[in-house]
Amino acid sequence: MADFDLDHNADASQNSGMEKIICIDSHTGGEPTRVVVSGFPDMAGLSLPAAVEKLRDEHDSYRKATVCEPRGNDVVVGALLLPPVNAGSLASVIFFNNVGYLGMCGHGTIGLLATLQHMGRVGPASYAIDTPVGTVQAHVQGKGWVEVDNVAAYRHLAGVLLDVPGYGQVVGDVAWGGNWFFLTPAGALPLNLAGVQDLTAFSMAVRAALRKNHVTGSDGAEIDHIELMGAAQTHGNSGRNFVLCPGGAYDRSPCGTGTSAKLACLAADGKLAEGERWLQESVIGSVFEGRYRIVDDQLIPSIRGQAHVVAETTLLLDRRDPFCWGLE
Ligand code: PYC
Repeated sequence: MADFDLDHNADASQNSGMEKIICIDSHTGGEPTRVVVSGFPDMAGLSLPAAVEKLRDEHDSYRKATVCEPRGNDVVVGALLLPPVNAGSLASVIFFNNVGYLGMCGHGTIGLLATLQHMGRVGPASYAIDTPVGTVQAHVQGKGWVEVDNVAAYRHLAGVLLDVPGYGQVVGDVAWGGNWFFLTPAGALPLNLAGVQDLTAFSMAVRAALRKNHVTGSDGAEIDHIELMGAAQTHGNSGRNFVLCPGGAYDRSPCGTGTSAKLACLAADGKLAEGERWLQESVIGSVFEGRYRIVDDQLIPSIRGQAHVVAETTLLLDRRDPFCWGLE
């Protein structure tokens, strides 16, 4: 029987004409981040909000090709690595997922810095990273551990009462942690993997009720993340959550922006003092360490977690492939 030809260049003629996107994949507390190192259209000279608009309006197919099936899946968060826009920053990043673009992403920033360390571009030190919603500070601590001083977080609305069809009355808070969150107790729903289907269905119903009742962020934006809260399941931790992401997947990590929103609510309720540690478990049991500082009357959350680099990936885009630009 003839051997299979394992020479990657053997069919080079077929590969010519393909576009390539160079990525490095990691996970932070189980939640994947796909850092795009090269291969996206040029965004030079644009502010980050303008770059997001250009990506969305003119090049959205690159988002789908990178994170949607068949190359990705609903859980993957993409992180487009760009040059800095602000003097003194190391880099910029635009986060995206299966349905669109994110403001900030905590697990993704930890994954980005672990990736930059893997690439030999950073060592243990502090770096400013520009995002579309502001500049964050990332403190690289080694072995994939990174602490991120996020953009300012705040509670926008407290004790919002919602009628959720099939579930009755639900009370929760609206808070900003770099994305918009509605935070409410998980109640009797178990915060574990066996409960994911029920937690997802409940969170989807809550999100639909927020939409129907025109409850938005302070800027009128949709509240696209739902965070269900409960007691910690590991002794010594502070709480456990389930976070529904905009595209219907749940966050395997404790969600950096969601933990930031939680810290803002705890502070507003007088339940967590400045500098006090909050250990946030995810629904799969991974943990972020959170704390906050007040700077110029603003609450600045810090989120610490560990990322692991898992793959160096070259995505191939063949325009003759009917599913070249992904399935949404
Ligand atoms: O860690 O901030 C986060 C995040 C947002 C969406 C998924 N993860």
